[in-house]
Amino acid sequence: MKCKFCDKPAVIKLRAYNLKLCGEHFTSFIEQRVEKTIKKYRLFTKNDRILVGISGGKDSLNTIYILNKLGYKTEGLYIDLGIGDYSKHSKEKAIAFTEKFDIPIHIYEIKKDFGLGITEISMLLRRKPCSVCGVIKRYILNKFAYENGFTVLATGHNLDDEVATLFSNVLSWQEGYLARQDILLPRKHDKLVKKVKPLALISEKESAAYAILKQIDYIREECPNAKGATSIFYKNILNQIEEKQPSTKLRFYLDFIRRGKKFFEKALKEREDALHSCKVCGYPTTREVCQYCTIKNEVQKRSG
Ligand code: Q46
Ligand code: ZN
Ligand code: ZN
Repeated sequence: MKCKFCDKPAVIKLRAYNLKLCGEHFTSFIEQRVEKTIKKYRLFTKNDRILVGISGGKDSLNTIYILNKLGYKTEGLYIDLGIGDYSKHSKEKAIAFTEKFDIPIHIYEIKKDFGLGITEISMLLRRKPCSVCGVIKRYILNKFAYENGFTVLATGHNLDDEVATLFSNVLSWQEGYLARQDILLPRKHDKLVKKVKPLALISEKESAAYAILKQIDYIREECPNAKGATSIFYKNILNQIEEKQPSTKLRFYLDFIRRGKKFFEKALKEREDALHSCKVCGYPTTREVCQYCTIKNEVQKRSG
């Protein structure tokens, strides 16, 4: 099996594009695809200061690595969620990566705000860990970006993440979520930083291969709270479909962005109109008090 562009042996076969590529041509294919996504969807420019949320996983490390390589101004934010060994190991990977590639990193420990980690907070509030975690991560990423003068917040969501979310939202016709699913979420409130997903068109498999070829050492261990997650179940189903019909995932996602999303404009407008400042912290919310402040208040009450 030879590379499509040179005489070297191919190391990967991309069925979605009907391409076989050597290591060098594969990594430049991924970088060009990310650059194209940035330009086509106008995610940001070289003048922006970009904060990348890094978890120690392959996708977020690849995101900051590629953006940096393409010449964008980036810094990483690692949020220590206080989830036992998983947090300890993922933090070590994130720090080792930024030292190896000389990329600035900030560390934020949620224990400083709550006195507890995600697992303990979720037990105390009797809520699912991922729902508490999602609220806290989103809030801290946005707040840190806003307070430190970043103009863009980038996350490492890949195509498989995006398609699994889209699939799940379609199955239950979550109009509000469908309206907001995109590669770019614009700034709709003074204290809301623009959010982007530069790896949204790169599959999980492509992302893993890129990290290995670039010797990016990432955490392989899953968060213990991810066990049994519906998103994993949906990803498996979508992979089975992709196996039989290559490029289905990419088509499903891009067709939604190009043609499907417009049907949810009303839901988008309703949400934007409902967005105002939280009574406690001033950050955007559709409630009187935002979910983050509600969690914080409950934790303080219950932990006494
Ligand atoms: S870190 Fe947090 Fe994930 Fe762990 S608790 Fe759930 S949401 S699974 S990406
Ligand atoms: Zn080649
Ligand atoms: Zn608040």
